[in-house]
Amino acid sequence: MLERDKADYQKLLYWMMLTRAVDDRSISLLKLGKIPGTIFSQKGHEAISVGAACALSDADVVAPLHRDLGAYLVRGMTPGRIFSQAMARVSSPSQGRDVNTHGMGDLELGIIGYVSHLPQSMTVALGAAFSFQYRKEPRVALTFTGDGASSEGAFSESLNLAAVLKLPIVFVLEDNQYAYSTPSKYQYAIPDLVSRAAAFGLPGVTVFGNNILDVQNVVVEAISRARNGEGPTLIKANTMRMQGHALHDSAEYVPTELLDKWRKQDPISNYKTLLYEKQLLDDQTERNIITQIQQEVSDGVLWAENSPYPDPSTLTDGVYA
Ligand SMILES: Cc1ncc(C[n+]2csc(CCOP(=O)(O)OP(=O)(O)O)c2C)c(N)n1
Ligand SMILES: [Mg+2]
Repeated sequence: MLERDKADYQKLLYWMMLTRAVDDRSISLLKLGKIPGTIFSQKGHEAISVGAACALSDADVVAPLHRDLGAYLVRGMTPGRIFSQAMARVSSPSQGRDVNTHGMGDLELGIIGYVSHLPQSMTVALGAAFSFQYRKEPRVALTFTGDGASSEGAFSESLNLAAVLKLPIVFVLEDNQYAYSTPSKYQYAIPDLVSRAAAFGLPGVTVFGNNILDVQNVVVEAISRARNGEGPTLIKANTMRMQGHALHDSAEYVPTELLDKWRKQDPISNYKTLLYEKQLLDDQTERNIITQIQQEVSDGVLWAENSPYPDPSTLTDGVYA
């Protein structure tokens, strides 16, 4: 079991609250017409992305999915760079060539750029893990995928090759019960997606994805196995997508009772209650966290808005074929 002190517990709360604040502000900016395209809401996924990313060491890499802003923030991507990506500014990780999480990455922070074609980020992370093994480096790759993305061939191919080669990789499957408007029952016929791990000969672990401590614990264990040469793990984190697929989708196809049930399991408010109960958080500390986050978010928006759009003459820079 992972040892944590009071500051560790509070830091997990800070990262989750920062993730939600960036999400909330992005939604407002989209509604104000300041963001082209759309925003993939992070609500409900904060404990998974933050808990898993906090289990990594600095030299490890992560290949996040579109609901893993928490992992970007934990790895050191600033809110300003995330807003500038959403606003297609030149200061963004994709230099204004793409928006939202698409194409967003920073190898210096150990973040592999998000590949739009699902779940191809898994195969890129697999390549990174192979290079770590080949060079005998004690590094691990962590990658995320969705319940819908797990129906694609690259999901099975990644699990298979990782298991055969015993690669230092951890797969986190975020089972949020929907892939766009498709509910799980129309996505797969097996009772539980975690059994896909056994099909390829790697351990499969299920965790409640709205409990950050549980998420971090299982990912720490899987990373330690991977680092010790014991191979990959598939972790299935159960959660619920609390908004539409993206902001243009009002998700009327999701039963309200389901959302009501999951609203009571909010990863942030439940964790906060736990910290108060265990006297690991007090009013003043919470207020300080909120003030710090408000400042970081406002500074980030200002920084992004002050950044120019890319120069049209650079349009073909970085195009190789
Ligand atoms: C190969 C491919 N098909 C379709 C899409 C369009 N698309 C983007 S996200 C998404 C739903 C993915 O669902 P899931 O994997 O469950 O992740 P979630 O959005 O629920 O987090 C779809 C269909 C895509 N990006 N790539
Ligand atoms: Mg899904």
